[in-house]
Amino acid sequence: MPRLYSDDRNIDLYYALKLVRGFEDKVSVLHRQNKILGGVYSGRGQEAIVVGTVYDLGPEDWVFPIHRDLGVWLVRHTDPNKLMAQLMARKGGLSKGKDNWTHAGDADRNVFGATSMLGGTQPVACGVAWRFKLRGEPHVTVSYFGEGASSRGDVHEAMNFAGVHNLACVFVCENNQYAYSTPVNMEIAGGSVSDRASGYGFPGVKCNGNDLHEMLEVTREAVERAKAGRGPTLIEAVTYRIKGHSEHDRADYRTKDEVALWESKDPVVTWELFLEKLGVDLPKLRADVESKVKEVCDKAAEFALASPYPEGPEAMEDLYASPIGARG
Ligand SMILES: Cc1ncc(C[n+]2csc(CCOP(=O)(O)OP(=O)(O)O)c2C)c(N)n1
Repeated sequence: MPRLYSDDRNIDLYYALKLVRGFEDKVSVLHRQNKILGGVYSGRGQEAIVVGTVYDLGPEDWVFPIHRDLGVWLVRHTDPNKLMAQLMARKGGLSKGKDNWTHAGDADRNVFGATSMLGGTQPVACGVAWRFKLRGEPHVTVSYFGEGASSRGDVHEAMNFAGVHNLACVFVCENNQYAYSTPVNMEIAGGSVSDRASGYGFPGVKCNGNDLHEMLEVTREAVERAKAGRGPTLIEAVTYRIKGHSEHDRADYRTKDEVALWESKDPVVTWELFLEKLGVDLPKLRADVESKVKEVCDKAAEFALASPYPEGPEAMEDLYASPIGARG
């Protein structure tokens, strides 16, 4: 995929992290102003996972983000204006303002829209990988789910199917310690999602989801393995959901110490330290990147606010594909 900001890979990765954070922060503010329709589920603290798993994918690969993965769309180069218009249910949005932003998808960028049923996209990711296999195409699917959703039947079924058929699937579990207010020790017997992979006959890798280097590396290995026809990988990226489940959740069920501990492991700050050690003039770079991110986010909000809501009868448009043979 083309670079987002700079030809220097490390700096471009920094921009990607900051873009994801900046866009999500903008969405939080707009939500408080009542301008966003539908739920907002901040991925603050999880940026290294979305950047690390998407950044090096090829244009033919498919990604299957879920509610906390707005960043997947941005790193996949979905137009921020259209994405923001989608969040505001405007005509200029990806599905012309007809549904929740998570459901839209972006067919031009191979981003598959999710349904509200957690775990619902893992079988679909298998279906797409099955198509790759039938056609002998060297592409991969990357699908996301939380550790809460990891116990859904469809997630187990999908991983078993992918294991049986040796499909080019990378399953990414974002283990952010909570499913709504339920802590991880009340969610998963045995304490580990990645350990389950052995039951499906493929590797499970537990890694530091706050470390961009590590996320890039485990993804590279998983994607290479899948594209070489050696089958799926389950990545359990251990991280923390810095904000509440959604904007209305103050998450008072967590201790201040716990939140502070994880804030001290901020993936964006960690990457800044790395750049500084490389000799980058960080204050200057940070100022440049923040000003570019602000420009992108402000423009996206302006575009979205200027876009009208769809008219009632438009709800009936675009519901069915044209019959095969009738397409232009
Ligand atoms: C099958 C299903 N059950 C319950 C819900 C309601 N729900 C939406 S998000 C959520 C929490 C999910 O937690 P997790 O999978 O760990 O992801 P996280 O929100 O922590 O990123 C729940 C219970 C749903 N959408 N689908």
